[in-house]
Amino acid sequence: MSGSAEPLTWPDLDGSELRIGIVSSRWHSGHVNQMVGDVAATLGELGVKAENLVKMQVPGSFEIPMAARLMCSAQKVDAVICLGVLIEGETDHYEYIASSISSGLMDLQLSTMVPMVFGVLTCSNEQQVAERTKGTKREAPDWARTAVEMGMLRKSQMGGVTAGKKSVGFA
Ligand code: DLZ
Repeated sequence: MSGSAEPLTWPDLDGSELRIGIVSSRWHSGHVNQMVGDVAATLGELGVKAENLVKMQVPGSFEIPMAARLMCSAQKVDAVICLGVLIEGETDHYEYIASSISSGLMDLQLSTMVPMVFGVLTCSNEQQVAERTKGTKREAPDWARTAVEMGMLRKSQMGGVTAGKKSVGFA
């Protein structure tokens, strides 16, 4: 992700043993579909198998936490990437929706111990959305990396009942 002086660095990421959920909304579907495609492509590069990618779609961003909860309950995923676009000004509910998704996903990941990746863009206009989905500030690849890193961390700590607590090499 750009925007900071130092680029974010990543440890060795191996998604080959992970099952990852993607929840996306249909509002601003052109932008959201672009993010879904980018996330899926990066997950593939990190070794996540196509059969271990579970997708769910909901009408709007407000519905994302609920679908993410269902994903955790029904799909045994190691992480969930939540994708949506909220454009300020298009809705008086913008602030409410943005903050309820953010706190909903935080509550969800702490209560289920399934990592949630916050890929809901909150933007002032279409141009900002385009910069963050297609331009230099494109964020989707880092969301995929975050899901794999957090999924690996979860698996290393919670993996089988008899599994020891293993280092994932970057703690
Ligand atoms: C209603 C609404 C509006 C006005 N704007 C957006 C938006 O910019 N992005 C988005 O993802 N969803 C929007 N929604 C729909 C709400 O998220 C939700 O689907 C409805 O309020 C029904 O619960």
